[in-house]
Amino acid sequence: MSGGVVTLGETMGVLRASEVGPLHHAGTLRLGVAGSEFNVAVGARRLGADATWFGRVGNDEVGDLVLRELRAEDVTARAVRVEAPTGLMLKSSRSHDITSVTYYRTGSAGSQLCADDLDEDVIRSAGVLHVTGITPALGPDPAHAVHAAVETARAAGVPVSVDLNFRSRLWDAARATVVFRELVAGADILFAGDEEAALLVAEDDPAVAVRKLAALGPRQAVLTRGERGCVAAVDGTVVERAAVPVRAVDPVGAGDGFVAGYLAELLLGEPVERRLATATATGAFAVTVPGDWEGLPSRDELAMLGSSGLVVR
Ligand code: KDG
Repeated sequence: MSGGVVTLGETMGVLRASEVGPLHHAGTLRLGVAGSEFNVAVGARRLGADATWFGRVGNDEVGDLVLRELRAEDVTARAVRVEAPTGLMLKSSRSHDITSVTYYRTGSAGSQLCADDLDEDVIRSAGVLHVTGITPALGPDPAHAVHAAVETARAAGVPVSVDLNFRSRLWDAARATVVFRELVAGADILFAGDEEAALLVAEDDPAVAVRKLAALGPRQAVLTRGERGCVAAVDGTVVERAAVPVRAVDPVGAGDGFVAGYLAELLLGEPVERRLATATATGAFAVTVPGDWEGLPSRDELAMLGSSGLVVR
């Protein structure tokens, strides 16, 4: 596939407690898969963009499941299978408002991703390359893979999208910040939450903060602020958009949905207002269900949100 979203990273199995409360009282765990880049690829594909994912999975049933979900979602999987376990993530809700995530990914297949796993021709023919700040946190080889992918894209004139996605369970803020500065300098499109932005720029006013982020390199910088909406600085103009109000069941995955919506519209050449409208709607859909990506919308569904009590017959 060409002209679509190309991404790379770790996709893991997810064991999610079905009930709210302490994990040790969880009677049932449901098995699924997730990973930030996987989530973005699925989201963009559901909105009509071609999507390709590069990564490693183990020769195990969780690896089978990852590949099965990619096939089911019509995302092109460029996966290398290795003799290491597919990583796992344990997810539970201590209360309706507190979600806890624990990783079991040290030594995992996905954390062994390396530059040789990539296909430069696929990256060169992408509409956009999307990477996250999670992958460099997995180790030197994945960090190098991200660097190599970005270099290949830049040399070919392919726009580079970066979502900082700071994960404090994977590395500390000081180490992350050094890598984030490099990623941001090479990005055309940047997504950051308030706390991630604060690692790079000291500024409380979101409209000023997003301009400062854009001044670090990207022509498009987007500050994603959850329920408070988003602020973007695109080619020197600041645009704000309110969040779409929904009943949130699980906040994890909202950022990936947002990115998927934004990139899908970018690939269609839509203006920033449309990109942000689809991004906020897609991110909102993500939080309406327990999984990280299962609730992501098709194009037909985008307009449904906000229609409280809607019955589709
Ligand atoms: O953004 C959601 C992701 O955080 C989740 O799907 C798992 O990729 C993941 C990670 O490393 O946290």
